[in-house]
Amino acid sequence: MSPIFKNLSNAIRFLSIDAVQKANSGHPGLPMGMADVATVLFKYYLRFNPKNPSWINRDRFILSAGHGSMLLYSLLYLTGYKSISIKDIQNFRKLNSICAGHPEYEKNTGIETTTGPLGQGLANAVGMAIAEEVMKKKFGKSLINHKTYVIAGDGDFMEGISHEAMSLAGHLKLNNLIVFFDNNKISIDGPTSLTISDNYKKRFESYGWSFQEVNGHNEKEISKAIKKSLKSKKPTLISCKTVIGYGSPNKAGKSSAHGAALGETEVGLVRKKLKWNHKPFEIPKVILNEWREIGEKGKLHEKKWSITYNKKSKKIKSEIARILNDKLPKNFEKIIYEQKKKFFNLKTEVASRQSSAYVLEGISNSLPELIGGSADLSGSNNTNTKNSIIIKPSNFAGNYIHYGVREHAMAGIMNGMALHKGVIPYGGTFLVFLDYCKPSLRLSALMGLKVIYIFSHDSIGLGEDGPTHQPIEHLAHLRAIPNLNVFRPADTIETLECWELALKNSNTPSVIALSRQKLPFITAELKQKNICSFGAYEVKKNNPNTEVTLIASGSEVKIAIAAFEKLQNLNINSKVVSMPCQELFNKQSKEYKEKIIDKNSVKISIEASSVHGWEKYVGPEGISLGMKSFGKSAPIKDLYEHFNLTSNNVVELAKKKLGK
Ligand SMILES: Cc1ncc(C[n+]2csc(CCOP(=O)(O)OP(=O)(O)O)c2C)c(N)n1
Repeated sequence: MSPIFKNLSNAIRFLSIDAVQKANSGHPGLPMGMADVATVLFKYYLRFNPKNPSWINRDRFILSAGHGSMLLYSLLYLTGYKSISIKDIQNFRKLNSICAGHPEYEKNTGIETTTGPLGQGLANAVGMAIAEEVMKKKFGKSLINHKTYVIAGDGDFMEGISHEAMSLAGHLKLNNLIVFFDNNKISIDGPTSLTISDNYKKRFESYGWSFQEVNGHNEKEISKAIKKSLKSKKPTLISCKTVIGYGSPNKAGKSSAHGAALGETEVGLVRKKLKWNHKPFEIPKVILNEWREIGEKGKLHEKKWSITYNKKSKKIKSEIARILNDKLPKNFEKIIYEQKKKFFNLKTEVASRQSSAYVLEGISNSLPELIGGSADLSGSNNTNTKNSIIIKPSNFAGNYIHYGVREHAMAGIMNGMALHKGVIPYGGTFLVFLDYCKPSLRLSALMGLKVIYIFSHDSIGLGEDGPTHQPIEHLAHLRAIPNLNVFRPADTIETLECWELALKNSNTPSVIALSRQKLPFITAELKQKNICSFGAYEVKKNNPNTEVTLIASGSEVKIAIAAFEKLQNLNINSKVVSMPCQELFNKQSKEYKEKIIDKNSVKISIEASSVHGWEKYVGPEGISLGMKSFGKSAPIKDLYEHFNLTSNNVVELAKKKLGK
């Protein structure tokens, strides 16, 4: 190893251990162990431009092992990103510092994704690699030809999501994906031999990956492996044999180097051992300049790329600008309104999952950036349409991904696609299987990504498949997640409007919960305005003096309407409120909210789901009809009766409350 190289990687090591020491918390072991690999990658291979972190053709670098965040912050500072100053590094883990405990995605900063929950970064990287291939196919490989590099650790590969994501990446032959495995054989509880005896070579090769193994502290070996991976027709895993806490006389190779400050004395000993005679946070000018020159090379990369870009037609350039700036086509509103008119005239009564398919059929040809998919439930989620073209191994000229039964990877991959930019991902499964992808969905919300989850079979209304398949607590669970819109439309028009809102929401992911069963058409009037954007609105009202307010969502709006009619026959004034999105309703003015939910009326909510959360709308004296237990396997009609989710029950409860 040349002295220059040693200095470069030691700069990462010391920034990392000094920051962790100052914060008195963090993870020094990984940055110390992977500094050499990262230095080879950044010095010789990674194409990036710190002056323009969003350059679309940059190589992506993902630190899946997010606990080693100081590795990333050090690299960004050293290579000259404006987003991270030495002060920020000194403020590692302090309130509002960009150098948060684990990397937190922020646009245009070099932090490409939020990592920390192990395995997520790997799935994100697969999504980025897919997005890259899709864009490459669309705009040509002279323009889009970057790579996605990942650093992942033992923990990432133990997580189930890594199996799902890497298996799909191997199947799709994503040769633009290169993963460095920090194979230090240590995790928190001790040596990994406590828990795992996988044969990694066989594991990754069986997925269809190329596998290489190198000494992760040998510049030449690392470099040779990367060079080889660039020619591979498959994704590559480079297993880097490293020493956790490299350079620490007493902690190297031990789990004690993993997740705590080394301590002043040990930090001093590392300085001695690695012959680093500089003060904390002091990077000698020659070393900093060397790193900055590495960063400066990016300007040339981008400049060269710009020449190619400028030669492209006006049409291609404006299309690229449109999708990168997350703009919908100019005629999008018109397309939606035309479809709305059609739906209104047809008044079709279908399951909302079918309505969703109609929406997709109407919009997907005008939205080439829309990339759909399903976790092996395409025919049930109705996520594929006649406009869907399947993405296949080595052939990315398509707009639909068969994710296989890999819900967790699907969600993590969709996050990666959204982060990459240039595509809008949507993907489907049954609502109950939210449980299988929730960690990634949470990160869609945390990162503020436009990811659209199509969750069909959204209640006991799915019938005979029974309680294993009937979601109960899921809507309440989703509604508890900040920055997530949970839509549950009641007819074709509402489904169209909810899709429109999901597509327009740039910084909030959406769940569209859809029924398996047929729903009536409830929209009374054709309106240009998107009524679902209010979150809730009046569907039926027969008298300004409302005695009973019935609030329902999705498939239960029908029960509310039936109850309204029965109450009308009994000379009781009620009204029906459809509430397709609680989150949007919560944002309305006090006046609007009070107009929709009359304070002085008896309030009854009806939703075939946990009643948790509905007290907010019905108040302490109100009634919430819903599911207080798991469901049952039976035909739908029997289930609604069994669980008392009927209009007759609503009428009886209303009468009782009114004393009539
Ligand atoms: C999903 C998830 N589970 C648990 C953790 C807590 N955790 C953080 S790092 C870690 C051990 C990871 O070991 P390894 O990948 O070998 O990292 P190294 O010790 O080499 O730094 C664990 C369990 C986490 N961050 N994410």
